This record gives sequence, structure tokens and C-alpha cells, in this order.
Amino acid sequence: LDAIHAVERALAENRLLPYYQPLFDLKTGEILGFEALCRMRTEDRIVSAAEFFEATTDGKVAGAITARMLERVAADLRHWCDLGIAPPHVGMNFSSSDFHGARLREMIPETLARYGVPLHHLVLEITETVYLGQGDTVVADTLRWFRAQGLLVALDDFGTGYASLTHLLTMPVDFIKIDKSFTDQLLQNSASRAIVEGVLHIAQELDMRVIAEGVETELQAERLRSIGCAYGQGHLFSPAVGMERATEILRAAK
Ligand code: G
Ligand code: G
Ligand code: NA
Ligand code: MN
Repeated sequence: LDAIHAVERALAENRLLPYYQPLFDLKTGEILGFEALCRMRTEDRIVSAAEFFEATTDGKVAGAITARMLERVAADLRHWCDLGIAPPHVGMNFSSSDFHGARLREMIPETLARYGVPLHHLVLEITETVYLGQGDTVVADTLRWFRAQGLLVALDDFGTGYASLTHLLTMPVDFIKIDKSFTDQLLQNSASRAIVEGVLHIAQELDMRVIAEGVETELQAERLRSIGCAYGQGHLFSPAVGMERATEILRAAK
């Protein structure tokens, strides 16, 4: 299967769209927001980004996917604002190619403004690789600029990289998303728990909010609550769902 060709066709036929995975306050059950994840609609199924994204992250197709995702997320946020049920935040994933010359600084505010969506609704999810990939001051400047405009930034897949904790925690971010591998190990492995507890402690000092990814069991959720992790997402609560189901989740939360 030629992934790039399939994605180009899906773009042309308007079959790329965001699915939304909800994020919850682990104590109150309130919804913090969604993470938008790219999906491809085909005749018989919804194809996960895992199946086509790898092949497209470097070409110019990547830029087209980002633009399309942003457009759809802005339109969906507009719809939820109109219904009075907009979630506080919707995260969108950005890869390092998005930061290469991409006119992110124009594109993001311009798209949200076109739909009349306040900037604080959007969270830029980036990984350490984006940050460290190309002279971190350039990316840091861009992130600072976005935050000054009112957007939020989340550091994704935290703990999977190689940079020092000190370095990472000087990044200009609002949220730290603890990688699923730590959530998986939380109950079995005391080293993992110690690391997560350390991150929670530092994040609190630095006024960053922590989200645990890949929460799959009630026991994991309980442990996260007990060590003071405020937010979680994962299959225990919900996988990424289509716009209609996401709207039902928001209505139920109201
Ligand atoms: O949800 P799923 O398992 O299909 O996601 C697989 C990978 O693809 C994840 O790492 C996720 O971050 C990434 N991904 C999903 N949607 C997007 C997107 O819109 N942009 C980028 N850059 N990555 C995405
Ligand atoms: O790389 P990133 O963290 O953006 O991607 C998150 C990925 O994890 C998505 O592909 C999403 O579909 C997937 N995901 C979300 N929750 C769970 C979960 O509880 N278990 C598993 N196995 N995958 C999850
Ligand atoms: Na993400
Ligand atoms: Mn992640």
C-alpha cells in the first residue's frame, strides 16, 4: 500500500478528519478537553493515524494534513461554542516538519480567527524531538510566541526521550503528558512510580499541569489519583471517537 498516495487521495476527497479522545480530571470526572487524532475514512472503516502517518511526516503532504486537521478542529470548536458546550481545550499534534518554515504563526491564528474560536481553546502537542531537533531556541521562541497569544502547549510522550529532566522542564509548556509506558508500569515498577512522582512534584513547582496517557484500568487511575496526578486519558475512559459521539460526551458532561 502506497501510504502517501492514499493520503493524497484522502485529502482530495475530504476523507481525513479528526477523531477526539477525551481527557478527564481524575478526581472530579470533569472533562478537561480532547486530543484530536487524525483518521482516514475509507469505504469500510476508519483508519488510524498509526497506519499512515509514519510515511508522510516528512513530505509536503504532512503540511497539508496539518492544515486540514486545523481547519476541521476549528470548525468543530465553532460548532461546540455555538452549542455552548465547548471543552476548555483541544490538543492537536504537531511534528517537527510543521515547525520547518511552516507558517504556523500565521496559519494557526488565522484559521481560528476565521471561525471566531478563541485561541485558548487550542493546545499544541509537541514532543521532545520537535523541540530538540532544530536548534531549540527557534522552537522555544515560537512556543513562547504562541503562549503570549493565548494558546497552550503540551509536551507529549514525556519520559520516552533522552534529554535531561532539567532541560525539558525549562521548556515553555503548560501541560506535561506522561507517556503510556509509565502509566503501564505504575503498578508493577517502583522506579516508574518514583519518576512519575518526581515529575508531578517539579511540575507543581513550575505551575505545569500533568496528564497521564494510556490509562487502561481503574487500578491505574486510582494510583494516579493517589500520587496526585490531576488528569488522565485512555481506553478506560474512551478511545478517540467521531464528532457526533464527542458532542454527546460534551452534552453529558454539561
Ligand atoms: O491515534 P493513533 O494511534 O492513530 O496515532 C498514532 C500516532 O500518530 C500518534 O503518535 C499520534 O500522535 C500521531 N498523530 C495522530 N494524529 C496526528 C496529527 O494530526 N498530526 C500529527 N503530527 N501526528 C498525529
Ligand atoms: O503519540 P501520541 O501520544 O499523540 O498518541 C497517542 C496514541 O495513543 C494515539 O494513537 C491513541 O489512539 C493511543 N491511545 C490513547 N489511549 C490509549 C490507551 O489507553 N491504550 C492504548 N494502547 N493506546 C491508546
Ligand atoms: Na499527542
Ligand atoms: Mn503521547
